[in-house]
Amino acid sequence: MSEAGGGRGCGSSVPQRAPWSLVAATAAFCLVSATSVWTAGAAPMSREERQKLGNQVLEMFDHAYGNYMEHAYPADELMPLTCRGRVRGQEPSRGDVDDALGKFSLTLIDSLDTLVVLNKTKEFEDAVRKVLRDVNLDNDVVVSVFETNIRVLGGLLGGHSLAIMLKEKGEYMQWYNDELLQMAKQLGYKLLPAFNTTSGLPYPRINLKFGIRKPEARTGTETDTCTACAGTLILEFAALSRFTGATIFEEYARKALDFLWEKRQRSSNLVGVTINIHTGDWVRKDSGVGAGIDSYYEYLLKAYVLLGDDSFLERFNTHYDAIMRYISQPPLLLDVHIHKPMLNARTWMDALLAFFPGLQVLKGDIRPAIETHEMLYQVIKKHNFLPEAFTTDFRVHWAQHPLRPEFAESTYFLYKATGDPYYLEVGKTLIENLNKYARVPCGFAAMKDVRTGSHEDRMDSFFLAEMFKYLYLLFADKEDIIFDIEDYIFTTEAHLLPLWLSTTNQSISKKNTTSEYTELDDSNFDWTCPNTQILFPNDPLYAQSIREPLKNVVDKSCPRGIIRVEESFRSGAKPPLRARDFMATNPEHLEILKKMGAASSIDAEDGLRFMQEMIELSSQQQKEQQLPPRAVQIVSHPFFGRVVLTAGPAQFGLDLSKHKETRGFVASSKPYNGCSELTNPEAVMGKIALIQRGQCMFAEKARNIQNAGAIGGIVIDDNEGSSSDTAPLFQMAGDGKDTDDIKIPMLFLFSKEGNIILDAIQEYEEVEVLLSDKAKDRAAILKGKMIPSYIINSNPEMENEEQPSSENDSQSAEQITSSSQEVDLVDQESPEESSLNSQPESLSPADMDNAASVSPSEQISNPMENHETTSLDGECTDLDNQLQEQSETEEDSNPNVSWGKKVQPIDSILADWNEDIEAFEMMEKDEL
Ligand code: DMJ
Repeated sequence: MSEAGGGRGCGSSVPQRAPWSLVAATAAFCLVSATSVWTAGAAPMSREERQKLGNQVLEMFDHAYGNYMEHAYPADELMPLTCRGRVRGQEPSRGDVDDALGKFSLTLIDSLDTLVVLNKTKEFEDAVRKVLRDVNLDNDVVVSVFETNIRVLGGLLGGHSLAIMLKEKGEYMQWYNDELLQMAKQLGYKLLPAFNTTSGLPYPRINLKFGIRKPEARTGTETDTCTACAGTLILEFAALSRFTGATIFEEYARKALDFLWEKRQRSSNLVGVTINIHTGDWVRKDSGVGAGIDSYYEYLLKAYVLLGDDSFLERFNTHYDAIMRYISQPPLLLDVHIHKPMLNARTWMDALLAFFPGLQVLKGDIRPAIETHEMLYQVIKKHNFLPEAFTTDFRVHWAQHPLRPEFAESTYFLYKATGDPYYLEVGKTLIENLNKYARVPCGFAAMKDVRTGSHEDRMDSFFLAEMFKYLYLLFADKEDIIFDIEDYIFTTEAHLLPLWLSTTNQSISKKNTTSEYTELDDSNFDWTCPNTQILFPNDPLYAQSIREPLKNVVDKSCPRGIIRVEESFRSGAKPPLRARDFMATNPEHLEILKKMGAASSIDAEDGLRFMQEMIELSSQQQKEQQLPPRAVQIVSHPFFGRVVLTAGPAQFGLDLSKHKETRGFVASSKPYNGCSELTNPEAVMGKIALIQRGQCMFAEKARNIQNAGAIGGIVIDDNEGSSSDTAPLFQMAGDGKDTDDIKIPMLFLFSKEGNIILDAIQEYEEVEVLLSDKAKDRAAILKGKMIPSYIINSNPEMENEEQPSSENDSQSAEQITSSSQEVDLVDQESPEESSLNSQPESLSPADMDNAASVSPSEQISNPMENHETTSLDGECTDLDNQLQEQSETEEDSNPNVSWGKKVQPIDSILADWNEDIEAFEMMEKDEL
């Protein structure tokens, strides 16, 4: 266990800080001291094992950073599947995600201070020289102000902070003369025109070369921005002001924060997700702690810590009280409406909220932090990663996972606060999962779909800026880090800013209190060091006892078990009508519906919830009527199962979800379009045939390759440049006739994914793939084969991407599986998942269109057909069973038709709530 902080009491002297800063700094300081008082719970982890895990993190960082530098630099990001740089404009646009890319070697800048934290001082020195030599901040590119601030400005300032620290130590960086700071200042001035609005809220985007609103700028017509986008500037801007003495940056960031505070919804004290930068009107009135708002709250508390300005703490506490009152429904954090905060605005949560337990630790509110963190951990245990969004009953809502660091961040802070070795075990699991499922020969690839285990050609810069820092620090002792981490604060991108800035260049006038601030009943934590006696009242099993009831919350959850509903049942109240139970032929239901919106506020809230659920249900079911995506996993050397491509399924042929996977070498068919009898049957016999899309129907291609003896087929899109990153997956439809004669499995790959296989054939000739419903465990894939041990063991110290050099380096997968704890994915998928995995859209039988013209299915989904599988182990409550039965008996009716007839009364009810419906519709379009 770490000795850091041991023996020091709360309130012991913290050098060079003003008294108000000391208060804040000691809060973080006391979190450290807690590590030495925790004594029970999970078994302690030996120093040796922690060092081993720390070394593993270092090796993983080298793999990610080394591949970026070798194959992508000076591009902004590495594309780890195709092993090249992502250059804006040269790759198909991914929309808003690309606004982080400014042709300024984003990953290098974002990695600077990580290098120092990981004790790679020499590499840091090299990296800084490269930034100074190569990076141009004056490109004609439109970038996100928010992303550029947190990643690039923050990265430069974090680099500068540690460069001057190293210089002062006297060994490294002796040549350094504030060059990174000068770059940061140059960038700061480039961002300032974005603040040219009457509100002081910044425009969301700016052209690095031409600024805003000029014709060449190609930006400046936007009217809305997200709350986090406008409210996550103060740390970087204030640091820039205080480092340089140029006060303008801090002034602008403060003004934006002041405006957001003024615009908070006054009765709920909540803020919405998006705001009009000119009028200050809330555009989206839903409110949570995840996407769109997250770091606004984070920066209020951290601005107080860094700047010592009481008004920031007061604002944070006011919002925090509202969050805990309305949004926190332990262990869940659910979005609500700012005007009707008792009304949930969603039935799902997004992955970004995983930072919140970490923030609660900084606040000193440990109990809910432990609860939410544990809930998130259970979701991770189910899916290996946190999906981008998941429902209140822990089903996948959006299946991607771009290697986000928020959960690791919270794990680190919880460990610092509690010293409970349980969190070390959590970190170990994160490391194992990254190596096992995301590691590819050329870096780490984002998960395209956590259910199939398929990859996306993407490794975001925050993975290097944040993930490795938090994981390394989790296992490190004080002496493993060459400076005192407690002297710094983490920005939202985990860049490090020194706390001594609080007393430097404080020319900005501080508000002492805000007029509207009302004292909250939060006295345990205001102005005091979080007290471990209060947090853990002499009970070493405290944290464990909080976690224990949540251990099975995911696996044993019943789809209908939304906590508030259950609670109202327990109290004897009549349950509100839920959308999924609604029957238009049921007079009682219609009566309830009529009452909604007319009578009491409770009825109105029920009505709103009902409509919201209807909208969500309908879109969910449209998705669920589709077949789930499939996986093509390359299993031959040098991939060894580590590259998994997202594939579209076929409505005909072998159903891979019901049968064992199909494995074979690939061969191109001739003719390549597969539209006539193959002229090379000997080449495809017993293999998986590659066929190009177009010219005839999918089913015809399948029959032709099947007749030639192929055991499966992969159709590759003929639309050059198409990719599952940018186009919606779809399922290949039959030809309108009986397709029972097609027995082989058929999958579809967009051109980019298909090219990965075609390129592999060029390079390695023999390419073996696995067609399946979900990526298979490497041990199972490589059973009985001689393979390098690092491939199986996720212990990549010896990895060099080459063939094993000798028999000694290799072991058979059989040997390994018998001695290791690896989980076999083959058996892992739950019935729940297999019944609902469903994203691809239908494609009309005529396979003549290209990907861009694929239109979504126009099937009208039937709300009553949503028979979600109940809990896996039959532990649903009576209520759930009742509802389930009710739902099943209703299946015979035709609710679609009835619903259509009864639509008028609902319309009139809707008219009363226009504002809210607009917000619901916005939510439907919501993107992280
Ligand atoms: C990071 O860039 C920052 O943490 C940001 O605040 C939101 N999340 C991403 C990583 O998920």
